[in-house]
Amino acid sequence: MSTAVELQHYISGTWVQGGGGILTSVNPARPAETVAHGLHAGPADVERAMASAAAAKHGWARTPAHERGAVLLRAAVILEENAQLWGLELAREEGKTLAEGRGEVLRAAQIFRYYGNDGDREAGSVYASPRRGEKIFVTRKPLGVVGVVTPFNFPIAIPAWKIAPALTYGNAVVWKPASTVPLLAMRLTQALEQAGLPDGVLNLLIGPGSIGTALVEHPALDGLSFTGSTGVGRTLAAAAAGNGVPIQAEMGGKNAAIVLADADLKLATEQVILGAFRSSGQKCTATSRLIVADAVADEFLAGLAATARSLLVGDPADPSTQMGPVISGAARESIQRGITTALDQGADLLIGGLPYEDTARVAGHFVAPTILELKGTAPADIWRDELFGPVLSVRRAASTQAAFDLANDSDFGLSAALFTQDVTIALKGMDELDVGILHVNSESAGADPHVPFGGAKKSGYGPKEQGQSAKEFYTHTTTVYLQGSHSSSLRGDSA
Ligand code: UN1
Repeated sequence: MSTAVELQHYISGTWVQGGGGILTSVNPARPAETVAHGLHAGPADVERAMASAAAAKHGWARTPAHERGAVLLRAAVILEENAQLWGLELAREEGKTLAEGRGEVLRAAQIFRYYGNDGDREAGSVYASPRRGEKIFVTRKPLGVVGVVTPFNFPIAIPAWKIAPALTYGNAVVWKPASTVPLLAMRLTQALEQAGLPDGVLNLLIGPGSIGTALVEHPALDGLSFTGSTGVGRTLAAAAAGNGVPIQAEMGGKNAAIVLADADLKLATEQVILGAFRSSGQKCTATSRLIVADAVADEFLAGLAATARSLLVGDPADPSTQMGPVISGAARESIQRGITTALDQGADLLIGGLPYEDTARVAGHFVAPTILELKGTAPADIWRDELFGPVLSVRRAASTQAAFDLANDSDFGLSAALFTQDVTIALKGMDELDVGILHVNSESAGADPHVPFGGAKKSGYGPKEQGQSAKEFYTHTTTVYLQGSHSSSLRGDSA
């Protein structure tokens, strides 16, 4: 098997050893196998990275947008050329399937292409002035040095969709990825290095959560973009407020799929399976709740359970694998505990639930695809709390309105999937469902780079990501009241 890669950080255009303790990333399907190993970043590295970004920010901000974009477009080509190899490494380090790993590297390339072309789009706006001889412009400028803190579950796509807009809009970046996926962070950084990104414009620090805390509290920081757990997001948001810098935080989800009686049940089955079990349910947009109309519930749940039971769960190194492990032993234990609590609270187990017993899967961090039905209306932790694993809880609904109410029965509001063939109901769902992203007749996960991404309610904090929304976060505006000379004849004429 492939040997472990030496873990390194990227500061001021140079790859360096960290000044912190030992960090090892392992293959979650075979935890005895090391993927990357080395020393994590320490406080002195944070200082150096911030100083390097601060020194680089003016030069990068003054670089023409098309020139900045050209670097991203070259990085996109490098990502595409390496999609197979880095996709394999991604699957090995994160645990998603080979197809998903390769697809994610290509998705990062697609994101780089979108932002790489941003120089061709509008860069501000013009307003009429109430005064003669004047126009009002709203121009945009980069924030300066932005921190980027990313989760394990999309080791290259989420970093791409934060770093690409940060760079294209002229910011310098200090990036702290999840410490479970350092190799893919090094790969994305290498792509930008090879593409010719000037030294200091992107700095990579691999390490524990304390690095993120040091970033958000740093006096030279001008903004922070975060994706991860609700707890960490809220702590960082409070610290960002304390430091007086804007934050964009994408946090939890407890996303519902709603299958109504008129739905195409075959399509709904396929899509709910993808939403709940792809990436082992480790997406903030994963389907973790299912609401199914009474009239079709027995038929739908029987088909869904049979399909889930047939999923091939195993090592992502095997191309036939349809679902891999979860990220760590701690994640597996916490998901299993959530399942046990649900059963204690009266849920019916439709499939899964129990730990695997075969040698290969006992050794890895595997959780079986699990579907639990909640009968009656008693509250249940599993309906409320995000487990971030392959666990779907189900409730039945007597009417479309009851289904919408159940879907909205959550503090979170990231995404939802509505399955119906009735356009009137779909239109009603658009109004009623309190979510940032609504999929009608497709799974709850998935996001295109050119449209806003983010949640309603407590799923997100600050401006949304992706598309033109990213500009709202990564730039600030200057409103310019522009007049010519006061002695000009035009002005004289109007006096
Ligand atoms: C997707 O739905 O494909 O952390 C992406 C997450 C989200 C990204 C979801 N921010 O899972």
